[in-house]
Amino acid sequence: MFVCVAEIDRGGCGDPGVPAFGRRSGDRFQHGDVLTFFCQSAFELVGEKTITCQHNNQWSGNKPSCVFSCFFNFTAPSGTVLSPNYPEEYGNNLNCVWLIISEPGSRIHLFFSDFDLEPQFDWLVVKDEGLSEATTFGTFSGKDVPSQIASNGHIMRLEFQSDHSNTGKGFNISYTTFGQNECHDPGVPVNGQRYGDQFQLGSSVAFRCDQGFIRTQGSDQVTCIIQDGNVVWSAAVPRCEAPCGGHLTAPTGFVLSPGWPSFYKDSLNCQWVIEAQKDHAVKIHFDKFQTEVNYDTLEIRDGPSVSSPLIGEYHGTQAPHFLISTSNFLFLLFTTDNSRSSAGFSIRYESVKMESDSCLDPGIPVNGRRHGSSFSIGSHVSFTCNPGYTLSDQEPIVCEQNHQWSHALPSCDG
Ligand SMILES: [Ca+2]
Ligand SMILES: [Ca+2]
Repeated sequence: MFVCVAEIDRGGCGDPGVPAFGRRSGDRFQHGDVLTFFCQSAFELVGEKTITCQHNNQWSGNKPSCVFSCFFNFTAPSGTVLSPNYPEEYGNNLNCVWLIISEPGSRIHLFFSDFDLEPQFDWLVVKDEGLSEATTFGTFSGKDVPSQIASNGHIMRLEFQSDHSNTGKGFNISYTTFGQNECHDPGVPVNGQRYGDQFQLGSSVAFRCDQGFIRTQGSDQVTCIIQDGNVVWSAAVPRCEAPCGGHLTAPTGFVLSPGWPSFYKDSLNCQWVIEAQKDHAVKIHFDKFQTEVNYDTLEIRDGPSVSSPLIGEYHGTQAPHFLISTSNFLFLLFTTDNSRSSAGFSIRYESVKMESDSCLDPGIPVNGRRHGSSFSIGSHVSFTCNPGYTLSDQEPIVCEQNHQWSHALPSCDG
């Protein structure tokens, strides 16, 4: 939050902020200044709409909040339906009704991104109301996130009821509208890409997971078809996830902790083998590494299996910048215990050509210089730092018989 020091000196009230799901008019906070607050469509303002900076350096009221309305008719072509107070717990004794009204002849698609209601006693009913005969898609309760729903008619009714005790986080539902001879917007998979933006009957769109992720559900390509009289996608949109283990043979790629970019899971035992071409080595770069100290470890071995020579066992944030195998294989084993997770790792790998009589370019420290340009076996290379920086290790590095430098590249620390 930005607070102007000069204004405080002159006796202002300070910036009170802007409510979530709202906006503010007025950006001066001195005596006599007035701020007015507004909420986004479908949200109700709770508290003072207008506050004034008084002579005692206090606002005349607190910043209001914007709470999702219990009754609203949505007419925009896309939007979001939240349980009141989401993502905080909803209240007791609610009886909410929302209507989504699209153009006659169009349809509505619901996507549930979060769902948590007290099982049995609190529930959400979704109905198709744009037809001559209203139908109910389902009554949802508990913690299972409902799968997506597409209407046949142009009006959907959502009813939410909570009883007198016990609540939950509630729900977050997004909707889009689409035509009769069209499929709903399939969205873009998390950790993936979509190719194609035509959703009419007969159109196809393709999906691809980002590097390091694999498809665990759905299909690489879906087509908008007629099935049992309904216009639907031929298959589900893929889910792209970082796999637990694999045999990787691409010249470059990523090894990600399962769950990436979220925290990794408990009780993992994941094995990866990275295989380069013959006469090549595997080089890996630790772009990010953070695990639970002592309990969640990444073991790296110089070869194709769990019995190959150990290079290192890494946990916490202690990982080298990069590692190179002596053969064309590198073995990685990630094990986690049954509690406490962390950010995990993103490791980039590449296949690098090994010279028969030299080591790979060791690099140059940031804010430093390298002395010596021969990387052949037996060569020494030393480093110095720019003025104001200190070298972490004065010892020169030596290219050893196994094509590896005797130790890691030092750093220049400020
Ligand atoms: Ca309840
Ligand atoms: Ca753990």
